[in-house]
Parts: sequence; structure tokens; C-alpha cells
Amino acid sequence: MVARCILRLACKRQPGGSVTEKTQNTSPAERTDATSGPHVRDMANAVRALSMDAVEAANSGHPGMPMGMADVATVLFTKFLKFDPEWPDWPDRDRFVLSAGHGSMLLYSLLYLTGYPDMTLDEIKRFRQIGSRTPGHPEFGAAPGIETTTGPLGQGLATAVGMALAERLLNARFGDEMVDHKTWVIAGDGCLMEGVSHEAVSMAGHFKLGRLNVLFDDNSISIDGPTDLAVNDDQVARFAASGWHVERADGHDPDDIERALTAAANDPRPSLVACKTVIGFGAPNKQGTAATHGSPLGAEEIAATRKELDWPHPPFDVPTDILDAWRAVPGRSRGLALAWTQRYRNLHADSRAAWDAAFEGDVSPLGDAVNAYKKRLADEQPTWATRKSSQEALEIVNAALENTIGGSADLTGSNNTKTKNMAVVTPDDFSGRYLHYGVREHGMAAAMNGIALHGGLIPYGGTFFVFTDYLRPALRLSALMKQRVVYVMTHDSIGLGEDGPTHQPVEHLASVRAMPNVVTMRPADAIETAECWQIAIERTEGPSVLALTRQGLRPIRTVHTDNNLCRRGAYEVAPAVGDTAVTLFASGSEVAVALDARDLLAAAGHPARVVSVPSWELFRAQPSDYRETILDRATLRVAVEAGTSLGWEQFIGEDGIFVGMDTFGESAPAGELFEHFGITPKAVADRVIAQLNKR
Ligand SMILES: Cc1ncc(C[n+]2csc(CCOP(=O)(O)OP(=O)(O)O)c2C)c(N)n1
Repeated sequence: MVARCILRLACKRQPGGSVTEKTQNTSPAERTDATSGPHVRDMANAVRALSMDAVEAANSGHPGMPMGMADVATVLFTKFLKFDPEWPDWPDRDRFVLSAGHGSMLLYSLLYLTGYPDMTLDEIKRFRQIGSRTPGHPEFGAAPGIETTTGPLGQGLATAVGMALAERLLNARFGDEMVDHKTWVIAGDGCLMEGVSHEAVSMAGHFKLGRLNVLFDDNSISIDGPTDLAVNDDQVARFAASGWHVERADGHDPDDIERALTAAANDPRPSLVACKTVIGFGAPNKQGTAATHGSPLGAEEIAATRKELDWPHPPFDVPTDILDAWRAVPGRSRGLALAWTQRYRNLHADSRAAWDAAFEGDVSPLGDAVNAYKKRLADEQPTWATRKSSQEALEIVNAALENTIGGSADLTGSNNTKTKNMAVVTPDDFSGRYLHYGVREHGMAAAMNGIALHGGLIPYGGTFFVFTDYLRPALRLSALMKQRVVYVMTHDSIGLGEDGPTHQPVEHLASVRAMPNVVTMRPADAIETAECWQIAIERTEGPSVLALTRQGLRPIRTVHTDNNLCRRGAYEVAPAVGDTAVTLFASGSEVAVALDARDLLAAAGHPARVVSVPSWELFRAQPSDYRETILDRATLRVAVEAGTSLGWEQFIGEDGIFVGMDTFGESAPAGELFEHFGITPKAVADRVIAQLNKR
């Protein structure tokens, strides 16, 4: 049998793959393990069988990865992972992230086998069906035990860096007694090819995230075939160069896996374990080839696999002794969970209150603080840029809440994200509250997702608004996973001036507004900025994007109200004097333009009202009678925004006027650019008067 296996693997291997001698000597059915007990291979085969059967039943999915990584995952779950299916939210559990999300059946099998109550056999049978807990790729929220949404390759790994960061940040606040867990990741060749992995790996190395362990499914196969069609990186050397501890292991030898994982678990650096595996391990005619990656094996190959694995059981049938062995696994952690609970009960009352506030997401102190601050602003009427207003609002937010974690992708002085008493987090001291993410926008956003998912902390991070494009995939996951992540995006239009069109966002408001479950806010002055921050922090069901100016703005709101007017998304800031003929909608820096245009129009005998529109999404959520009052369809409707027109029809109708720009910008002083692109009070008034004269 062993000889047969060696031959078979050697024959089936596509060119360029590099299965080690050790792996080739591993026979699917025959391996027994001195240290791991007689069941380990059988336990792994249960994962293999469930995975191939579920994919077959769904007639779609990815059997190769779960079958290849079943041995590694079995060793991880049985010997290392700290988890309790009866308490999936245990704050100090190890986080397990399946970054190679296409191998979702690996995760679902493990959740079922270890006894997560929601992950029933029926759910496994409903793999990839509507409403199931077993969607094609793991979806955060679909079932307990799915720690994050994965599928866009590389995201899981980068998100896990955020989880590992959160663990250290909370450890520094609450100590080893309360926070001392690991983050384990399974990542494939695809994850490591993705650009975001470079940012994430580098960041984890910098911060010396020693409790982060990545198990690399080193099977040298991806969809198109052998990975050396496209990549020849020495991944182990690459991680080592970023300061990681690295190990290699035979991914089909439980003893070797255990050795490597022990070394990883004990090393103070983040660890990579390159697990040499055979994709589709156990499928005699297809293993080691891309054919197992993303298609059902087919009835014939499945029958052959059952023989090869010595797994004679019918589809979805896991023999009692094997299921019992799996169900016993969490017992290893249960005592730890109980001991943790005891320590939580013994916490000093202050620490316990801080813990509860952090993990329950209590932001109630914010409301009063913001109102007092707004009152002050109404008196002082500052003419700050909204990025500066954001910093001042953050002084209030960060003083009221202890668990915000700020940062920027190397633009701290421009984004104004660091407040006075925020110490910088360093690899040797995680007690600070400010992260220098480096020039890693995508890595920053994914890490913020991980921090938010971990619980206990509220992340916000900044970059230029135009670089939304550099972090969009992670922003999309913030939205999809309903995570409270605040994106502080400054330099939000041509108003940034001389840096020119590469740095001037034009289509970015439209593109962020197009993404479901993102609240995009573009405040017009210091008071609106404070209100928008309050909304962003209080919003627990998704991310917020704050689009903020570089240039100074005059105050729009000069009378204090405790009412957070921005919550409406759009509201009247200035009524028409006389019978309203015109409604001017504007956001951010263009609200002042609209107000000045209103004066010009009044002088010309055309009473106009001005509506500030800080957020389309919040406006859409208002009752229809409020929306109709604001829209006032009987008037000539005009929108003023230094960005593209796309979508503004919902405010101005088909015959309204849009004053903005549908081209890229130019390099010049901001004032000249607004003149050049015709986004001025006079241009607005002229166009309105011309239109009214046609009527
Ligand atoms: C960002 C992104 N690009 C492309 C894909 C489509 N895709 C899914 S799996 C895969 C290949 C992954 O190869 P590997 O990580 O080696 O997985 P294995 O073949 O070992 O299962 C690709 C390109 C994706 N899911 N995400």
C-alpha cells in the first residue's frame, strides 16, 4: 500500500509541484501515530468524507483544500486550539481563521464534529443552500465558530493580524488572567500571493505578534494548476525576513505537525508553519492536482476515495467512536473556560466595569460629552477644516471612551487621527491607543476588521479619501460583517489643491455610497463633524466613512441644539426668504457654496432654501413624509458637490441641476480649482437663474 501510494502521488503530481519525500511516504489509510492515538487519521478522514460528500451533494464547492489540510486541522483542534462550542463567544478563546475560505467545508466539518450546537448534520447536508449556516464561503454571523468572513483570498490572514493585535492591546489593559489567547490561521498559496498578505505579514512581524500562528497549506496547487505557473517565492524565507519564526512540517504526519505547532505556540515571534500537503489527499486519481480544487470529485472518484481512506461508511455517516472522539475534544478547554470565568468574577469592581463596558460596547457616556462640546462650538464658531474638526471631536470621543484604538496609514499629521493623550503602541508596549499602521491602507483596514471582530475595542483609522481604492476589499468586509469600524478619510475633494488629480477624489463619494451597509458622512463644519463622529461610534451594525476636508471651512451651524441633526442624513440649514423657488442640496465644503448662492439668488428675486446632506444612507432611512418635505419636489432642485454626479438624481430629479465635476481634477491652489471647475456661488446662481428663465 505504501509503495502504491508513493507511485500514485509521483504519477499524479503536476509539473512544478514539490511534494516532499516524507509526504509521499504517507499513505492515507495506513498512518497511525504513536503520540496521537489510533483515531487521529480516522478523525481527519471524517473531515475528508464530510467535505467531499457535502460538495458532491451541493454539486459545487472545494473538496481539495479540506482533504489536504484535514490532518493539520485535526492536530490543531485536538491538541492546541482553546475553544468551547458551548460558549463560542468566550472572550479568551483562541481565534481560528480559515483564510483559505473556499475550503469552507473544513471549517464546517470541524464545527459539526466538535459539537457546535448550531452546526448540525442537516446544515452540513445543506451546504451552499439558501438560508443555511453553511454558505459557500464562511460568513461571519452564519454560525457560531465562524470568526470572520473569508473567501476574498488574503483577507482572513490580514484580519487575523488585527485579532492578534487586539489580543495584545487587551492583554496590556486587563492582564494575562483575562486575555491570553492565540490566533490560528490556515492560509493557502492564494492567500500568500495576494498583496494584502505582504502588508499583513510585515505588520505582524513588526509588532512581534507572537500569539499569531499561520499554518500554510503548502500544496503548490491553485486553480490554474501548479503554482509555479505564476509564483516562485520562497514563502518561508519571506516570512523569516519579516521577523517571523518559521517551521516546515509534513502536513500528513500528525507527529511532525504536532512538533511544528508546539514550536510555533512557544515562540515569542509570530510563526509560520509551512505544511507540505497534497491537495485532495485520499482521492486516488485526482489528489495532487488542480482537479480537486474547486469541483465535486464525482461518484466514481468518491467511491475510490472511500476505499483508499478505508472509509466504508455511507455519505454523512460518521461512526460513533470517531464522533465521540471528536466530541470529547472540547473537554480539554472546558476547565480553562471555567477557570477564566472564576477569574472574571474575582476581578476588582473597576476592572470588571471596564471589561463589561468594553465587551458590551457601551458608548453611553458619549452623548452628553458631545452635546457639551457642540455647545462650546456654537459659541466659539471655529473655521477649522473638517479634518481638524474631526481631531477635536476625537478629543471628546477618546476622553469619553477608553476603548477606542486610533491609527493612520502613515498620514497621522494629515488625517489628524491622534489625540493628545494617546500613547503610541509599540512592539514592546501595547498599553497605548494609537497604531502607526505604516503605508499599508489595505492591511490597516483588514486589521481594523480583526480588532472589531475580536471585541472589546473600537478601531478607527485614517488615510486620504482617494485611497479608499487601496482598502476597498476590507471596507467591503467591514460592511458585509456589520462591524463598527470608522474610516477617517481626509482630503476629500479638489479642495486639497496642489497635490493634483492623483490625490483628488472625484468618484469616491459615489463609489463608497454604492456599497451596501456603509454609512458615508461628509460633514460641513465642526458641529456636523462632532455629530457624525457620534453617529459613527454609536453605529453598531456596520462601518462608517467620514469624508473630511483639508481646507478650512466657515461654521454653518451657529445655534446650539442637543438634537443630532445629522442623524436625519439631510436637513434644512437655511430656509428660503419668501416663497421657495429653489432647493440647494450640498454636502461638506459645498454647503458654504450653496449658502452664498442662496444670497445671490435672493438678491435676484429667487428665494432658495439650503439643505445640508451629510449622509445619503441616513437620509434614505428616514420616513417618507420627512424625505418629501426635504426634497420639496415643487422647487427647482440643485445639488452642489465637488465630485461626480452619479446618484444625485435621487435628490434633484431628472430635470434638476448638478454643480460638480465629472472629470478628474487638476494641480492648482484649491480656490482656483473651484473657480476652474465652476463650483462657486456665482456659477450656481447663474445656472439656476438661466434655468428659471427658461421656464
Ligand atoms: C481575491 C481573490 N481572488 C481570486 C479568488 C478566486 N480563487 C478562489 S480559490 C483560488 C486559488 C487558491 O489557491 P490555493 O490558495 O492554493 O488553494 P488550493 O488550491 O490549495 O485549495 C482562487 C484564485 C478569490 N477567492 N479571492
